[in-house]
Amino acid sequence: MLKIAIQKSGRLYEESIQLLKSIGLRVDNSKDQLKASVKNFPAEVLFLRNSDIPQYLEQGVADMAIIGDNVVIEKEVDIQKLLPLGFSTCRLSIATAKDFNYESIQDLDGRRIASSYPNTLRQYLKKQGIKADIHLISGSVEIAPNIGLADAICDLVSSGSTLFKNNLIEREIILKSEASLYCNSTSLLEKAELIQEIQFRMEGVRQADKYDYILFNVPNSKISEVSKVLPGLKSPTILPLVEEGWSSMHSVIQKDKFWTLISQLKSLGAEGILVSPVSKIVL
Ligand code: PRT
Repeated sequence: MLKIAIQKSGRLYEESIQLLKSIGLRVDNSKDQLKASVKNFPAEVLFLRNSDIPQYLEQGVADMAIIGDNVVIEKEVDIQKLLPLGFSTCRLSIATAKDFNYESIQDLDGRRIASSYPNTLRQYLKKQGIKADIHLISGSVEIAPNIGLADAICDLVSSGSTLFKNNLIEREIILKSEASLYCNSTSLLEKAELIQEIQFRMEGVRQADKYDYILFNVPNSKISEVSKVLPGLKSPTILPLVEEGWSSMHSVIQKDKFWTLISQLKSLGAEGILVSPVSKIVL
């Protein structure tokens, strides 16, 4: 039985449970549950506090977990990252009040910095050769400079609107983070097959997020030119149309290249372009 930990409630919950469902796990979850069985896979899902998961994973209470890289680094635990998952992206940054005369990190030497990430901050300051007083706060870190509690803060930033609302400016990014799949090394040995299966399925879903499926009609005379701009995973599929001299081409395209590619295809004579999302890809 594989024990997979995810956040009980909070920013990571929705996407974590969605991901487990999209890799085919039928999680029997309902509100306020601490544990849920999986009907079609030898696993159970543990719903825990995000900040507690790294220790639980290290101690073997859970075998695998979906957690933010930031908490793993802060808790200084010995666990292994298997796969970045691309959601809950954020950065851990140092910010000061707008009117703080800041030119470089040296300006924080001897100053006080409020943070919920003392270990990560301490490591960063040490590398920079800065001695600062780290003031540990567990929440609402952003108000610290405004109430005279600290000269700067070190906190997570995603859109930047919290900093903006509190008249703060981001000065240094000390860490970039996203939700990732982790496991502990004992489980990786003892439950290798199950862990690899979960990782393999998640890779399939992650790959699919990057691609769209495309099909369109094209004159036969343009097939070789079109094939050059449309490589697909190997090469495009070509099927003849009933109408003489025309074919249907099918392929997958990278989402971030979509608009450039569509203009190229149109200029090469492609017609009736259909694009649809891909739910899984196994390369
Ligand atoms: O209680 P529990 O331990 O389960 O939860 P938690 O307090 O650790 O979790 P939660 O749900 O707030 O955050 C979970 C994880 O989401 C974090 O550990 C990060 O990996 C990730 N994440 C991504 C964020 C943010 N973005 C984020 N913006 N976590 C917190 N914030 C906060 C930040 O602290 C600040 O207060 O949002 C504010 C800034 O947001 P912007 O958009 O205004 O910049």
